[in-house]
Amino acid sequence: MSDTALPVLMQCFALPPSAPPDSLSRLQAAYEVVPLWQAADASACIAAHGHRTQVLATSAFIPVDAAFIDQFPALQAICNLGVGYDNIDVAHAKRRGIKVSNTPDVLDDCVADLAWGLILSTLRGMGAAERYLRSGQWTSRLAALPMGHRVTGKRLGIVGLGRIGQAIATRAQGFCMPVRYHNRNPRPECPYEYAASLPELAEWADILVIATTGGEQTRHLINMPILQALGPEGFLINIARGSVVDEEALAQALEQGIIAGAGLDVFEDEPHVPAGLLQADNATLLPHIASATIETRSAMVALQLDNLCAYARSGRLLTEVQP
Ligand code: 8YV
Repeated sequence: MSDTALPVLMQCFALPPSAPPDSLSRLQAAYEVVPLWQAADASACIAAHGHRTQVLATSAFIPVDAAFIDQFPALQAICNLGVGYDNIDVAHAKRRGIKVSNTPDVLDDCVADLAWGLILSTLRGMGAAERYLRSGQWTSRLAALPMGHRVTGKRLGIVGLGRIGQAIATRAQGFCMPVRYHNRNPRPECPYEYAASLPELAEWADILVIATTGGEQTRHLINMPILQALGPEGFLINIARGSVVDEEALAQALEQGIIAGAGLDVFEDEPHVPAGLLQADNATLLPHIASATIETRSAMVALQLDNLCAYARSGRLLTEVQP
């Protein structure tokens, strides 16, 4: 396989502002790149180029299901921008002999930082306080706002102790927090106590952070019984995938005081945010920005393109995912 002959179809091109302006043209000089996101008619573009496309560069924001994959009979590799790949039907890709890569590791710190931003903002009511100030309601020196909750010393429960979960746990030390976690399997190499079940972890935790993978296996793992176990003093934080949480149950739990608050960076049907969550003043809501720093997005794009180039050179991906 030669570098230059490789036809690549890119669904989006997410280079950060710091990238050299000729990044795309340099890529186009090395490969035969079809920029799908620039096409006025995406279906016509796929009809014209799909039969020759060997590599698809895509993003965790874009669904790549079996029907989509099958528009590319010559496809050999899918390079995803994002650590999560629940957007891709990996099992179908494997059946077709198509390899899939993601962008692990490089985003762990920024995602963990944002989880802590959500913890601090939600427990201290920073979003509601800022809305109060900006709307001109701060008219007497003592702000007429409900008190927040102390963060230091709270019990931190982590659902999914992968690399991002561990980066979140490491930061808890600075807040003198005991940490426990629930995972498919215990991780004896980690210095945290394992909770054998999710209800047990939710019952114990003051703050339950979701850092698990998305997809069918974890769909609505956080449902009303788990929220009830977390309880009226408990907070839910989600930087993983919206699909892990039953949003209807969560909106009800926030409204009825079944839990104290929630900090969410992800939603089940992005960019749609259910009205019940938008109305909840005890929730911090962010538009899926956990990895959106100049440094991290640069590193993610670099790893995505490194995968693409490695595949072109050797037929092997650097960070191939296993179904
Ligand atoms: C990004 C993500 O927002 O890595 C993931 O799985 O969801 C986020 O980092 C996304 O990948 C950008 O395409």
